[in-house]
Amino acid sequence: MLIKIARPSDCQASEITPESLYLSRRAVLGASLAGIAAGALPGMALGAEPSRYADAAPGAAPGWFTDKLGTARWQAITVKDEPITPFKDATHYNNFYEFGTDKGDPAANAGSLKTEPWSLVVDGEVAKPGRYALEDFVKPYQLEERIYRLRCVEAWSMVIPWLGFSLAEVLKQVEPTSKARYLRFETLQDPKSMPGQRSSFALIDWPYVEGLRLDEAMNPLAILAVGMYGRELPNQNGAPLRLIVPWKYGFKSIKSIVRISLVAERPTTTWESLAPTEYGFYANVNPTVDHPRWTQARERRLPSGLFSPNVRDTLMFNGYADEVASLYSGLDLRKNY
Ligand SMILES: Nc1nc2c(c(=O)[nH]1)N[C@H]1C(S)=C(S)[C@@H](COP(=O)(O)O)O[C@H]1N2
Ligand SMILES: [Mo]
Repeated sequence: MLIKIARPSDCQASEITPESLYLSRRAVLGASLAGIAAGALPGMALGAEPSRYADAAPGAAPGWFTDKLGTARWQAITVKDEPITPFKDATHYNNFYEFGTDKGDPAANAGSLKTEPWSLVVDGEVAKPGRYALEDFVKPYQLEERIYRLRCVEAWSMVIPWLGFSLAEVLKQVEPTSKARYLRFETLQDPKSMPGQRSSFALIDWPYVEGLRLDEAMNPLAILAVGMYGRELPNQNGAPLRLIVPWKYGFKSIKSIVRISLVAERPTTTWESLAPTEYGFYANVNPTVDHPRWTQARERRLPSGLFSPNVRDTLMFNGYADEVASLYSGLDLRKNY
C-alpha cells in the first residue's frame, strides 16, 4: 500500500525520506524494527597507508587492493568547483537497506559483513562465464579515481571520490553474446550478516537487484568501484564491489555485488518492482520529471543543516548530459523515468 503525502514545495529533509518513509509506514503494521544487531565499526583498523584524504579514516585494505593503489590513476575524472563531501557524511548517511532503513544504520551495522573472501559470478549471455575470487576478477583492470556527483532519488546529493574500473572493460573480457541486451546485478543475500534481510517487515524481495541496458553499461562513466577517498570501500558503502552510474539516481548503484548476469530481457529490479509509479528502470537524474511525491528540480548537497540547507539546482543527467544524453535520443523520458 502506498501512502501519498502532500507534495512539498521545496527540498526539506523532514518531508523527503521516500524510500525509508515507504518502508517505515509499512513497518507500523508490525511492532518495531526488530532484529537489527549491533556490529563493530567496519574498516577502522590501524596500520594502513595514510590516505590522500586527510579526513578519511584509514581502512584495513586487503593486499590486492594496496597493490592496485600503487598504479591507480588519480583524478581521472573530477567535478569542477564543487567540494568533495566530507568522508564522515559519505560514510554515516547511507542507504543500504540490508543493514536497516535509517541513514545511520549501515554505519552502525555493516561491520558484520564479511568481505574476505568474496566471490563474484559472471554468467548468462557471455562467451566467457566464470566464478572469480574478487582479487582475480579485479586483476586485469586499471584502477582510476573518479570524482562523481551522487544524486539520491530522495533529493540529497554528495560528491564522492570513488576508486574503480571501467565496466566496459569488464564486458570486453567476458564477451557478451549477440543475445545480451541487459545486465542484471545482484547483491549478497546473507541474513546472518544482514539484519535487514532478517526483518519480518522488510518488503524488499531479497536479494537487491539492479539492471542496466548493455549500451548504458558500456558508457565510459559506468564503473565498478572497490574504493573511495583513497582507500577500500567501507562496508556501509557497498564493500567490496559496487556499481557506480553517476547520471542515474543512487538506487541504481547497487552495493556488495555477488553476481553480474548478461540477459536478453529487461530484468525486474528492486525499487521498480516495489513502487513502479515512483521508481523507474531508467532512473536517470532529471530535474524536469518530478517524483509523484516531491520535486526533483532541486537537491540538498551534504553536508546540509537547518541553517545552511545547501540547496542547489539538480542538473539534467546529474551534470553528465554531454556524456550520456545520446543514449536516450528518441526515448520519451517522461514515460521512461
Ligand atoms: N544492495 C543495496 N544497494 C544499494 C542500496 C541498498 O539499499 N541496497 N541503496 C541505494 C541507494 S537508494 C543509494 S542513494 C546508494 C547510496 O550509496 P552510499 O550509501 O554509498 O552513498 O546506494 C544504493 N545501493
Ligand atoms: Mo537513494
